[in-house]
Amino acid sequence: MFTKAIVRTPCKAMVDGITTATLGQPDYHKALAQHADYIEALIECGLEITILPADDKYPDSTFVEDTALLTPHCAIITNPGAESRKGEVASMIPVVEEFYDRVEFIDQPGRVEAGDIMMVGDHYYIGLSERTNEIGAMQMITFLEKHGMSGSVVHLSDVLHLKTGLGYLENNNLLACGEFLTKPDFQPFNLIEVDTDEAYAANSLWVNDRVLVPKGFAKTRAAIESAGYSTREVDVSEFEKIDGGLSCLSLRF
Ligand code: CIR
Repeated sequence: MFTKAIVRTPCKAMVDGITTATLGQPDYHKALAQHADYIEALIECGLEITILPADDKYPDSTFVEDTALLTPHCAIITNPGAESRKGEVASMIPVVEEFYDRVEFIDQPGRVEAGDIMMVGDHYYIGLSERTNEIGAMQMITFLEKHGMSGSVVHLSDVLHLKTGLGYLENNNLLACGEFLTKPDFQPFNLIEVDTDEAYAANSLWVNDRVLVPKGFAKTRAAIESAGYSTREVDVSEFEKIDGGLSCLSLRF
């Protein structure tokens, strides 16, 4: 169970966030309202929220998930692969140090964005992507093992981050889309298939036995409910326009 989350208010510069989507520019005011509702949803799931101020130096800084991996045993500050995002970690370090005594750091030439990391109990799947390289993944696995956990790598071909196409819902239930449906690593799970026309909803988010689902993906929401979960829709359309999903918007621990 999680008790806390860290989020960062989107900044005005988010309209220039990195994107591969063709959905147009985000509407900043709408994004602020959606972010407030996202926080409300996390509170409904029982979390105490630390809200960091907007930081206009970094357009993508609202996607705090990429800057750290917060485990039950230690925190690991990442080194984001996107050049424009590397500076985001500096202001995250003191925040994480408020909650953790044991803090490790991914170092150059290692690169990791934690959107590429999926926690399944004490094991962490690490996607090798354009943002996370093998050296970074190996550093991550070394830190995980040092603190009594484990990690393994997964090669990605089609998606930005590992959790762009996967969402672990606990109890061995794994939402999966596209390339992940056939990967041997994930066959032991009870796979809940996300149709390609609802691919964005693969990044639904388990928080203390509720699942937050992006608004507008009825088939995936129904599949999650059929697996026994109660769901809460959250409209994150403005973040989708810059490739961000539900998990990216918070660090949960
Ligand atoms: C980026 O490309 O870095 C941002 N526009 C989106 C980051 C999404 N983060 C995530 O999937 N964990």
